[in-house]
Amino acid sequence: MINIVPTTPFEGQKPGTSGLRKKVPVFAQTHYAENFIQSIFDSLEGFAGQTLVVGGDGRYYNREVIQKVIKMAAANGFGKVMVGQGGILSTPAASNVIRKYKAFGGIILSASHNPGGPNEDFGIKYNIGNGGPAPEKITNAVYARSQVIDIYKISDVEDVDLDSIGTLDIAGMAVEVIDPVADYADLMESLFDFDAIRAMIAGGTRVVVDSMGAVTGPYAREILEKRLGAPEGSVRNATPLPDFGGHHPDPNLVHAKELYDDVMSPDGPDFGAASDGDGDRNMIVGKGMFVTPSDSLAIIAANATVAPGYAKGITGIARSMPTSGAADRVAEKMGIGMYETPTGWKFFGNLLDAGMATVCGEESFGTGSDHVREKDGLWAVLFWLNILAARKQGVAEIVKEHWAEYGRNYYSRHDYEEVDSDAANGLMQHLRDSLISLPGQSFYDLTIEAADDFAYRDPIDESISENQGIRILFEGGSRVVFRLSGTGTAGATLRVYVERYEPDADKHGIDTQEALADLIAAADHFGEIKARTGRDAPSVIT
Ligand code: G16
Repeated sequence: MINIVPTTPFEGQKPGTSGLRKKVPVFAQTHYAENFIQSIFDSLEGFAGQTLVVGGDGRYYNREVIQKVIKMAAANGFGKVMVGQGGILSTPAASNVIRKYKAFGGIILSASHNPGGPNEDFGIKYNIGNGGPAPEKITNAVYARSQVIDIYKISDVEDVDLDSIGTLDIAGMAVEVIDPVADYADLMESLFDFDAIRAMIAGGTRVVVDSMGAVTGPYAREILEKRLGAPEGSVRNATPLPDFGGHHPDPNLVHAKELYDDVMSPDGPDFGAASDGDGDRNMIVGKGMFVTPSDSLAIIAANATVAPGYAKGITGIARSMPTSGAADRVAEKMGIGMYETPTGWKFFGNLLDAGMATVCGEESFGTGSDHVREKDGLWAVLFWLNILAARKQGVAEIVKEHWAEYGRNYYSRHDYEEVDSDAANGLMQHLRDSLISLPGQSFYDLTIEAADDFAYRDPIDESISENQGIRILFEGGSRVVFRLSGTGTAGATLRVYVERYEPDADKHGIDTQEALADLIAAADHFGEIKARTGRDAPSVIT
């Protein structure tokens, strides 16, 4: 039986950079999740009888919402739901399942790197049939629908057993509970030289992956420990837990510090990596070397052909605007396309579908390729292992040689979290109002050459996305970018991205914050950060 439930709109069901993210108590309000799910279905056409993929990162409230999605998919006319066992599917694995089984789309439940638990974050996002995040055309339609919604449809059936693999029928719709890991592990094995990586590990290279109590644990264990022969225990915090074991599953130098310190210690492992709540982000560290995500993209692109899946070469590279220009130099040297998009993986989808770009990356610890339509944490880890195995060098050597060949982009991001929203918006508005007068202004030795509010025209569908970040470009190629995060759930997060290009290899050994000190001071001067936010220092520096 289908229940048609009367409802009224909730304020603020506006998808951000990556779906709708709110605290669990917000999502747990009567009708809240249902309204948003129905708004997604109401914004789609042609799914009758088709397949919907559903899964999440296992965080608190995951199972409850998966039951709602399944019952609502049945009531709305989907023919089949494929769901990961235990309600688990990492974001890249979900993208792969959507593509491999030609599903109509998928609903992924995650708030990514944000903490989980009864009072922490939850999220819902919709991915389209290419496996990638819904473009703005759809997310805008979902928001518009959520503001006028008056009913939702849900089948009146018992909860589905999510723990047993197999197919069952609910209210006339098939529900297939699938192994969440196997398809993904097979895909990775098809892309990378597992024999070479296995031999490297057997030869004594010590590799550790910190899954931070989040979704990648089972994937990393299958791939690293079972298929590549790393000793048991190489994957740390490997059991996905509803509260991530209290971890903040954000793979950066603050939240993955234990791993970082271990790799840097004299007896520590040779290679370390961490991933986030839903498995799409990655952090790469080698002995004596933290690899910035921007450098990681450039180095993966420059070495891509060592991996069997990319042996034919890459067609182009795409990066988000705040990501450093390191990859641009690689693209230039290779004579391939380079695309600069707004922040958000959804902007890469068209370029990947059109074959214009093969690899993409973002400064926010995201790297990926056309193998799926999401960024992919373990993919990046395996790519690095493949490069280490092929070049028979350590991470630090590879990075330093890369800088010597292409120059180094000193790069850092300063985050001011949970800033008062009015203050953050005021700061951005002040910068916007100053855009015309900024060029020509100086701060000590730095002179502003140009300033703008980044806008992007998609080369495929010609859609335009405006207000994507304020860029202050200095003479000589250095820059500071200001953006407000689209993924936070409390107040506003101001991100300040700082970059300087240094071609001279003799100057590549400076501490990053030191190398950028004048630009950091200039960012405060022109952005009035301290005065407007009341903060003396950033909450997180990466
Ligand atoms: C999401 C998006 C990414 C984006 C990141 C940061 O990542 O998928 O494309 O770079 O947010 O966005 P913001 O700077 O707006 O917080 P994730 O891993 O949170 O899904």
